[in-house]
Amino acid sequence: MTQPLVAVLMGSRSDLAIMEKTASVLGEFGVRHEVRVLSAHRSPGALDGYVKQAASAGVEVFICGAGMAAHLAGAVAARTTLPVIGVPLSATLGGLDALLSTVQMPPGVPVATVGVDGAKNAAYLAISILALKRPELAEKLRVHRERTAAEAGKEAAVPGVESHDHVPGVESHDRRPSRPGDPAGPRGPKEPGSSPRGGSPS
Ligand code: C2R
Repeated sequence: MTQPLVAVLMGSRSDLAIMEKTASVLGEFGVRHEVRVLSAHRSPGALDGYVKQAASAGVEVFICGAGMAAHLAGAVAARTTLPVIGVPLSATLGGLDALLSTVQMPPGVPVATVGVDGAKNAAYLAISILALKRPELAEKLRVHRERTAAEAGKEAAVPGVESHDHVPGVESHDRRPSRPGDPAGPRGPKEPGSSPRGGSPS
């Protein structure tokens, strides 16, 4: 049996709808992985045993998704020196609770944290780590980035809308909102001699 390189863990089966996106990106890149539901809170003994076994079986990166008081990634990081990527999930409070629980690790025990529900990015980051010593994966990532750039380029052109730098009827100058006392506000060109310091305009 081929050993997984990435362990994808989640605190509850209810996290699967988001975390399956991690597995799907890893699958697209042909990265061997295994998916487990394990909780630092609800099954600490099983988590402990799994992390030790996975690390000795060849896992190189852990990805841990959890919502609420999301201590899963931190608990894994406490048990291994392998890289741990945390995915805070938006189970409650829009994911802010999980984000802070995941990202705010004490110095010495980091969790590389992606955005709330950032399950895909967790996979891309894991692939970048694996690609450090696997040129074929680095090449796949490069091709993927090129495709993403090409797609973004296509989306930049909005069909039926002409491209103008200049918007008709709107004078072209700095359109930042002015703040009281801000000499660089959107007032158009300064009058000669109107420098706030009374000096001559350069
Ligand atoms: P249930 O839906 O099972 O009640 O879980 C899970 O990740 C899930 O988002 C609710 C939420 O609890 C989270 N959970 C954790 C941990 N274990 C479960 N944050 C942990 O160990 O960090």
